[in-house]
Amino acid sequence: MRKLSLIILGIIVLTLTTIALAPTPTLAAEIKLSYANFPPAPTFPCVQMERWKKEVESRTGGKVVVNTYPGGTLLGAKNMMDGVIAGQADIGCLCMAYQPGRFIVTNATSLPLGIPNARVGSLVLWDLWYKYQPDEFKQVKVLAMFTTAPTNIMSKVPVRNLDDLQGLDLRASGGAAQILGAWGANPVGMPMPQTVEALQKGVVKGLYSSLEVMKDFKFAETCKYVTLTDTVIYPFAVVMNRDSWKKLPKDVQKVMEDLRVEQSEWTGNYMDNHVKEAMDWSVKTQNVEVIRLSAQEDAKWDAKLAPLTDKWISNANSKGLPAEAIVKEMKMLIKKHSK
Ligand code: 3IO
Repeated sequence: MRKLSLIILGIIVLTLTTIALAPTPTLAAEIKLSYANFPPAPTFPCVQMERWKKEVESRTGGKVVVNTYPGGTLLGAKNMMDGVIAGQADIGCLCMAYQPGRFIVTNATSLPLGIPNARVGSLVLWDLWYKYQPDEFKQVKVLAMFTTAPTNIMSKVPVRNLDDLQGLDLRASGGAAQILGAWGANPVGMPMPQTVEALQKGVVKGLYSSLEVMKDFKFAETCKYVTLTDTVIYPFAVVMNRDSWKKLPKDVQKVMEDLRVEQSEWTGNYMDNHVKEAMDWSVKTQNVEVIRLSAQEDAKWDAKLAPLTDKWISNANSKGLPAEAIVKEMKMLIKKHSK
């Protein structure tokens, strides 16, 4: 009898231990979110998207699943903002340069005011948006803001001086396109993903953007010249549909709010490092020539840009915006974040 009860006790103990040690079955995600992006997966807007997805999924303990749609499979470059407002995607990543008239305040970051890199650009853009909270973002929840590294000329023909640039067809959008125009080039506007075909067909002779695209879009295979100008950045935003945001539980909202500045700065840092890596690759394996302007030539280029900020100010003033204050704020923020 004693032996039997010991055996029974043993079985009970074993069973309980097995139950206690068994992995708890993973709960099915309660919340599924779609995240749309316009360029292909290996490019920086999508790299930051995957990082955000990973952070949100782990910080919410698997309660949230983010399904990502790179390459314009859910929403494209130009309908990103309206698509998110309409709820075709919960979240979307957009480049403000593709709708310059729509994002006047935040596009002030594309004025030639000397943003030195993507980390500073991203923090300046974030602070500028936060301070002015412009109407154009009122219909969405802003989840991150970041910028590219400063723009440079990538071309099939060498650009060594302003003469080489006259009438040259180069792809650019928004503020960057205005800068090219001021230098006498012929800016051709189109979103980045269409540039691959435009270069192949010879519709453009090059482009004006941040240099990590030399590797990520393999532009180094056709554009054998890079002229360093380090002039302006392209501003981006990650936005969420308002109703999708309101439906989230408070703890999930907190995870996303806490991530906002961190994600913006992370993306700036990633961009700055990736530009270096992409240019090393371009020079070493693709025979790309990097052209540096002399101080004298550089001064000539800079002089052509002087009227652009005044032009932006008078346009923004006419829309009832505190334009001078915005430019002043920008200069202060660039200094503050460059320290
Ligand atoms: C950009 C857009 C998509 C993917 C990679 C990119 N690197 C820089 C940009 C900036 C941009 O939108 C543009 O049009 O130059």
